[in-house]
Amino acid sequence: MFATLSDRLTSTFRHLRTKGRLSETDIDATVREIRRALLDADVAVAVVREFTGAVRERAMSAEVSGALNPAQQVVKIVNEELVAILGGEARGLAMAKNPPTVILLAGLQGAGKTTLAGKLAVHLKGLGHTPVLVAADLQRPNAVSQLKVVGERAGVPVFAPHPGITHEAEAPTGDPVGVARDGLAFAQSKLHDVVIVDTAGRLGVDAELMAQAAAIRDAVNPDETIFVIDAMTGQDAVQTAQAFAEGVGFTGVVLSKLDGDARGGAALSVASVTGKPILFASTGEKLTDFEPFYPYRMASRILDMGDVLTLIEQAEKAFDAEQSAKAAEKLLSGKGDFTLEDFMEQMKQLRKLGSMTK
Ligand SMILES: Nc1nc2c(ncn2[C@@H]2O[C@H](COP(=O)(O)OP(=O)(O)O)[C@@H](O)[C@H]2O)c(=O)[nH]1
Ligand SMILES: [Mg+2]
Repeated sequence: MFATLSDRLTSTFRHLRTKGRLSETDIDATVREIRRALLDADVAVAVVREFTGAVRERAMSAEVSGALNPAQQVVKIVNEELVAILGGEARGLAMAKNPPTVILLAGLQGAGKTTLAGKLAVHLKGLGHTPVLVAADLQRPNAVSQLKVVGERAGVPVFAPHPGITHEAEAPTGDPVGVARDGLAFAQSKLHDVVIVDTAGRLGVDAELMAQAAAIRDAVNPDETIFVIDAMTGQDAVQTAQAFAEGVGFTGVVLSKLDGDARGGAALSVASVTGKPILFASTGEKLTDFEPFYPYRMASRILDMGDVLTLIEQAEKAFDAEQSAKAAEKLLSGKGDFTLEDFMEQMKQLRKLGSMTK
């Protein structure tokens, strides 16, 4: 995933000069290339606009740094803006103060909800929790038995009072809202501290699906409603996310199928468009193909310039240290030319050190 985007961005940076200053023409040309690369990767237009606007403005006002050359400065800015559209800070699952924590999974059919239920269960078990899965998808053929298999693999119980359907032609029976509610009661009585509710999806957004998901939400009052989106979805991802945001409301996003080789940019837009953080990434069919989502790590994976970013960090640190040493020398020499400006500079360096040790 993101291989093409990575290549495009990297080649954009390769053209940047490493000496002197960047002219407005340089910056505009670079921003144009970045815009094209993002659009070609399916990043949503609004997100691209915001992103390139921010990069241009920052590159122009060139937070001129003595530590970095112009190319490095642009890489640093692009990296930081990428982290920002990916949601900024990483965040883990919100756990209820009074267990059980209820996690509701929502998303289109095939998005990876049922698989995610198992992945979350393995993840939470590893953290010492005692999750139970609740089979509230009574719509998709074999959804209940699929969840049972997943639960067995994950080594967690599955609450499945209704068998669901086994064939497309069968009309769904049973009440998914009731199953979800009973699942919560089951967890409470058996002292499971996390309840993961698997729900039905549809091939496309439809009102009935939204109403059902919303009714389940109201019945179990989730601590997290997770919108699962297939990263291969393409441009539709953003619209689907918006429909779920309005129809059900969600607190976090999981990107699934990040192991695929699609362009994936639309999925990258979801955090930015909905303002909800990406909590996890799913990277395969196995229950262990799953990882917490760190915007910073994903950004550097996309930029594929880990070495350059490390270099930038080191150059900045070295430069800071040099500046501090110079100021200290001035102060210690006692010649009285330690100015207010030097003092301010010292305070700035100190503050940076503080934020580094946080
Ligand atoms: N390659 C890949 N396949 C996945 C991933 N997550 C789920 N799948 C597969 O996608 C298909 C649909 O997943 P499922 O969990 O049933 O989706 P649901 O309809 O939302 O419950 C299944 O064949 C899964 O094995 C993933 O991260 N990577
Ligand atoms: Mg399912």
